[in-house]
Amino acid sequence: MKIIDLRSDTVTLPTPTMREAIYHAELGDDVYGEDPTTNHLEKLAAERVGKEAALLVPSGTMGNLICVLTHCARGEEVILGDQSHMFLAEAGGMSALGGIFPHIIPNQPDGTMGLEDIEAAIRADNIHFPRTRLICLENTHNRCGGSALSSDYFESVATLARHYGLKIHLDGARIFNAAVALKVNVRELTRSVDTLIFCLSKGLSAPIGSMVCGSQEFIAKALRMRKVLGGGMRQTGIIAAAGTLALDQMVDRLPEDHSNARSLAEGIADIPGLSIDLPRVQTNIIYFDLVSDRLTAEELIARLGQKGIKFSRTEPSRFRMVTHCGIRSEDIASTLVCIREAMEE
Ligand code: TLP
Repeated sequence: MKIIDLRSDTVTLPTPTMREAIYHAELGDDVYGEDPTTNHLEKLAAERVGKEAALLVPSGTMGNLICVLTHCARGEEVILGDQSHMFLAEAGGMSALGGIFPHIIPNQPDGTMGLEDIEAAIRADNIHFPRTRLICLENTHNRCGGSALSSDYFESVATLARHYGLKIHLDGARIFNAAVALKVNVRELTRSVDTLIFCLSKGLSAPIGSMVCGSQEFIAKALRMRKVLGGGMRQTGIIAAAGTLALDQMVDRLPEDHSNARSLAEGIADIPGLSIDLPRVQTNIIYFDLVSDRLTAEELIARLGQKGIKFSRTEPSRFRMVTHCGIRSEDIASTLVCIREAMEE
């Protein structure tokens, strides 16, 4: 039976070209700064997102943590969305390891945070309050339907941040998906932020790795923080070789994932008992709800599991499916047939 794995774009495997490049990668000890393949990737990543420098890190989670720990000291505060990955799914690292206080405000359905809400959350200079240092944004916004946030929104948040002397960090795990969906150069989405991370190991198909990007000065501090967290690795060229190809060869094919996600969403919209907010579907992530009482969420998962369809459950009756380079349009068609059968069984 063919398995159609829609749990996440993190399940993507390195392409044959990546495996070849990994085999032939020129290597050195990256803690000495001597891995030529990694140095090349770091330069390339910085150029792509329009920042002075970049640093290869093992994961998006570590990249976000490095950035927060580099921006903020113990007892300082970060403003972030209640649906953000950094708040919901990064094990509370900023508090656990940094003594940093998350100040949560609501994410709107499109993944933005209201400018008035951000402004209201910024603390006055008063010894009773933690000092606000940083605003964190996410693009695409995973929990808010993979939505793509516009450069205008970033510019408004940046104006606010400048006014209050705050920095902005972007969790851009899927920033290239956002750029593709909005049909803009990725730099338009990154120019208003001080720092960002993006992931090589999601829709771009590299096996491991994320990039932290920012000014030279910031990256020099981040390098030390990566070491503190145990993220200084050695012959990282075997990771960077695939990462370079992720940037060079995998970004331009992302529209295919978006169009597959759209077809999947449109198909689901036609299946009685399921509900989906079609205008929310902008990139490679879709969420839908079970609204029928003819079967339970467990039954739906079990029936589809028997047919080889894997996907995620994010709330009791809410599910997520993510398209990626391992999913072809035929897989979307079969998935829709299977969902319809599962709903009618
Ligand atoms: N997201 C994963 C899971 O953790 C949910 C996924 O399958 O979507 N920022 C965002 C917006 C993310 O979606 C993720 C991973 C991360 C950061 C963390 O990246 P990794 O997994 O490399 O630590």
